[in-house]
Amino acid sequence: MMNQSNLAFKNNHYEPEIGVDPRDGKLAFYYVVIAFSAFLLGILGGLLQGLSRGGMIELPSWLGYYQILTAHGVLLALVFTTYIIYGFLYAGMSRTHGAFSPRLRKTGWIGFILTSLGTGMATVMILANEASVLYTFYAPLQAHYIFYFGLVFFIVGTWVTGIPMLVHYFKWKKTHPGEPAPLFGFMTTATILLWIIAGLGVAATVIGQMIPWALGMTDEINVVLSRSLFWYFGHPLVYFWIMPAYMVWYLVVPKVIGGKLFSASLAKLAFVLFLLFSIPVGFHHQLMESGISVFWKYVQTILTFVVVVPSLLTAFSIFATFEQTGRE
Ligand SMILES: [Cu+2]
Repeated sequence: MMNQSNLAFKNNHYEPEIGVDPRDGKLAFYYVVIAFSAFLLGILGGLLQGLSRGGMIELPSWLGYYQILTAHGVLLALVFTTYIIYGFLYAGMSRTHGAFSPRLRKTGWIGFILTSLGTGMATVMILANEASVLYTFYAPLQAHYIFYFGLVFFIVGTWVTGIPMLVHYFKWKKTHPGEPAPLFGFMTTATILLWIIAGLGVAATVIGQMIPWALGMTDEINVVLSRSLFWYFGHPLVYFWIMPAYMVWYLVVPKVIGGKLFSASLAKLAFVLFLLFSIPVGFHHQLMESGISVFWKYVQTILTFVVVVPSLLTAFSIFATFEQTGRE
């Protein structure tokens, strides 16, 4: 292990190759299994939706168009992506930072179970046509309260599994003073932090607004606020998808082509910028919404474009890696 991390240091790979501990691999495996189960159901929903929209089939009376559209959106945009990303991050953390401690692994499993419980609750409600509110669950469309509780469990569960990954990274840094930490851990930390911050928006609207409203404790709901809180989550959601894809470009592609990453510092900078720029831009999804001032719509739309900076840094890094490897 010592040799490997020395080698990693010399080559500026920052990626010790320890291998995935089978006990960690098991949790990652279950994440991937649920990811692809959701994927199968979700694409089936998409197929039916396309065929019925195109007038090629007629949906049976017990199956609603917006019901399958909701299943398609929730299962693909939220469930598939989150599970596959968590499987990837969890396995990658074990591979580059060594096995998780039994305590952290147990916490990881608790989070997985909570997330899956939430996924099950939301999916059953969608399939029962009690939550045909699309993946944005826009008020005044209302779903069964079990759907909203499912969303809360889903989000909180991902936080619970996210924490052991963060702790694992910082523990590694503490036990390896003076050594550069594996880049995978740095990038995982940025991705999980982004996800936790984004999830606060969903938690706030679901717990503070949707659940009391669905339970009949309040008659009114602040529609603009609920939509803004959703997009406070919904925009960074796409960064949460793209960051693991960039991790593959930064960390896997150099290995595949037998080269080394052009610059680890540049890669780190890109991830810090993604984290910072992800927060205040959700209003660009609400440009047609009354109740939000033109000024804020303008500011957030401009801020949205700033995301080209870490993206161009990434494009530069990857091409520089290709060029450098080609020359060697
Ligand atoms: Cu957006």
